[in-house]
Order: sequence, then structure tokens, then C-alpha cells
Amino acid sequence: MTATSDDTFCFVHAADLHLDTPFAGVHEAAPEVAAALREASLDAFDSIVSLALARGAAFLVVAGDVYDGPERGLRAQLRFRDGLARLAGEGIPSFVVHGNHDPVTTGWSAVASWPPGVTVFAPDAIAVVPVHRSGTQIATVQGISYATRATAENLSLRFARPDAPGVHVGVLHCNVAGAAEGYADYSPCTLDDLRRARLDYWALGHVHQQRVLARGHGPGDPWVVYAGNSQARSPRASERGPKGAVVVHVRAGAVERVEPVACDRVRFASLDCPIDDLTGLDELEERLVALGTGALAAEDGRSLVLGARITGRGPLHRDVARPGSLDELLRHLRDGARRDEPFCWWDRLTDASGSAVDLDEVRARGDFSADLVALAEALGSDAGTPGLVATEIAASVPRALAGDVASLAGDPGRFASLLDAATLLALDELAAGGP
Ligand SMILES: [Mn+2]
Repeated sequence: MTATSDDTFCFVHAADLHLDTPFAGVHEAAPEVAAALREASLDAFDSIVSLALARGAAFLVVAGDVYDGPERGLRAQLRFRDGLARLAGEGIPSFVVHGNHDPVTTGWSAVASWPPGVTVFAPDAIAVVPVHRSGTQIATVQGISYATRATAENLSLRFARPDAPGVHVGVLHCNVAGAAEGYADYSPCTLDDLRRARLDYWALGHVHQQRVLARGHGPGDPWVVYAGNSQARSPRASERGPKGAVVVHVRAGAVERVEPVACDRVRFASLDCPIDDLTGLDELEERLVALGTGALAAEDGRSLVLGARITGRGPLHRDVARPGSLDELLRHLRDGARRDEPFCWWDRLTDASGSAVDLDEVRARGDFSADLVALAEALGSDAGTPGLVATEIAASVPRALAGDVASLAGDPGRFASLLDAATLLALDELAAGGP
């Protein structure tokens, strides 16, 4: 059988829109920057709608956390409805579940009636909705919303493949074991739980990084995909990089591949700026500007909210560490930055640099610092030290760190670099303490 337009199509999978998110962690933004941030989550959703229209998608699924909080701003709700109405106007249905950020019972709805073809899944039971194209059933979409934020039930166990033609899609906000660190364990499940439903594609939300947890090979072996959030929300590591949606390509009735598409407006990045070879703060500023320009150019026309860590060791450390130095440098960088888009907004500078240390000179002093260096070198040259230190320290550090410390015994390279860093830090502290 050859592929026809009935069984070859695409649909768009989005999640974690967090509409009208307040951008935790970005402080003191200039008015133009604050305005762009304020609009970014809403604009990202508009871009997802445009993507679905441009690709002639068969349908859109949104896998939870549509809104940032249960209070659900009116503006966010209307913008969401308007986007779904644009799709409905072209005959494209939408399927929406709510997650831990926008559970059904604690939220409120400003929208009394959704555009035709919009399914907002209820929290009490799975609903299974067929999708037709040119009179042929090409897919079924099933889903369930969270009633309350802390949903502990493994909702995936309620899904099952119905006896119906087309591609079977499950839409769920959930925490798949091992998918990513640091996410609350709402509706926890395993990949095996998801396979049990014998669907073809799991459109998941909750984890903000885009993740393909499994590539499908038919019923019982589904694609399992987190779309990631549509627009980054903070400088945290999980929020860095391009954000958007996933276009899911179906060929001959089977999911063939997934294509991530960036739909964001503002990105967050963090970079290191070494000072080893610098002598003046003007040179540091020059380097930061160059790094910022390079970082902005790599972001495909998106604006950038940027943080930098001042690293390395050199004579400039003294000026960097002077109270107020980095605050003023930050203010100066902001004054000189363009504010029209795409902009590069300097959000924060942190000092992780150290002073230049001439170990030969320290050794020759014959003072306490020299003894410290000698002790560190003796420890570093004894192969038994990592194991000894790991055992002694592991017993006295907080439980969360104990495993990490114990692993030092089997990692002499890491132990050596930690010992070097500790020695230099101690020498800096001794020098700063003075007589
Ligand atoms: Mn979320």
C-alpha cells in the first residue's frame, strides 16, 4: 500500500507554555527588556500556532502547564483562546490537558465556550477523541487533566489503545522516572507503564528540556517525547537553549520522526570570562562585550538574557573583587547595550576568579603559606590520600554530599584538581587576612 494524504500528515506537540510567566530571577530589567520578557511566553504560543498553520498540521496537542499559576491571568486565557481560534478557523483541532501549574479545580476559566474542535480534557476520566481528515479517521487523541497540583496518581495506567484506525496519541503531564533531575514527582510513571497502553506516541509535558525518551516501532513500543517548554522562564540551567515545540511526522499511519522547532523570543545563557591575561577592568569590559556579541549571534535572531562568571587567576582579580566593582561594571554594560531586539541584556556578573599565585615564590618564603603548599604537595603525591580523605570526610558531610565525596577515592584526577583549588583558595584567604 502506498502512502496517501490520509495517512501521511504531521501534528504539533507543545507543552509547558506557562503563559504570562513572571520570569523569576530576572531583576532590574530596562523597560524595553521587561516588556519583551512580559510578552515572550504569549508570543511563543502565537509562534506555535503559526507553525501549525504553516505546516498544515492535522492537530495540536498541549501537554499541560498552559498557564503559569492557578490564578490564570485573563490576558493569558484570552490569548490562548485566540490562538486556538486561529487554528479552528483553518479546521485544525486542538487537545489540551492541564498540569501541576494550572490544575482544574483550583483554577478559574474566563472562557465560557472554546472554539469548535478544541478539547480540554477533564480531570475525572480519560476521554478518547477521534480526528478525521477528508472523512477518514487518521488519529485518536486521549488525555486527562490534573484536578489538583500535587497529583500523586500514576495517571498513565488509565490509558489504553482503543480499537480504532489511525495513530494513537496520549497527552499527559507526568514525571517519567529518570527523564530529568529536579522535577517534582507528579503523576510518576515509568517507560514500561507508558508502553503498556500500546499507543503510538506519548505527548508529554512537565520536563522543560526537550527529550525523546523512546523512539517508537509500533504499538507496544511507542514514541515517548517531552516537547520542553515553549519559552525559557529563568536563568536556570534547565531553561537554557532553544525552546519551542515538536512537529511529529506521520507516514503511512506510523510516526516516522520528530522535529524540534524553536518558537521562543528570548533566551537565557551563561558564560565564563577568564581574566588570566587581563590587566585592566576596561579590558575585562571589552572581553565581556565581545563574548556577549558572539553569544547573541549564535542565538538565531533571538534576544538574550546573559550572565557571566568571571573566572581564571591573574592580577586583575584584586580589582574585580573590590566591593562594588562588578555592580558598576554591570551597570555600565547595561548602559551601553542595545535595547531593541534582538538585544543582549546583562543580567548578572559573578566573581569566581582568583589572584595569580607564584608557588615558587611562596615556597621560598618559609612562612605558614610555604608550609601549607608543602603539606598540599605531600598529600597530592601520596596515592593513598584520595581514599583516606574520602573515607574521613564522607562520614562527616551532609548525607546528600556523602556519595559524591566517597567517589573521590576512585577519581584521583578530580581529587588532584580539588586539592589544587583548595590550596589556591587557602593562599588567597591567607593573603587577604594579612597580619
Ligand atoms: Mn512546567
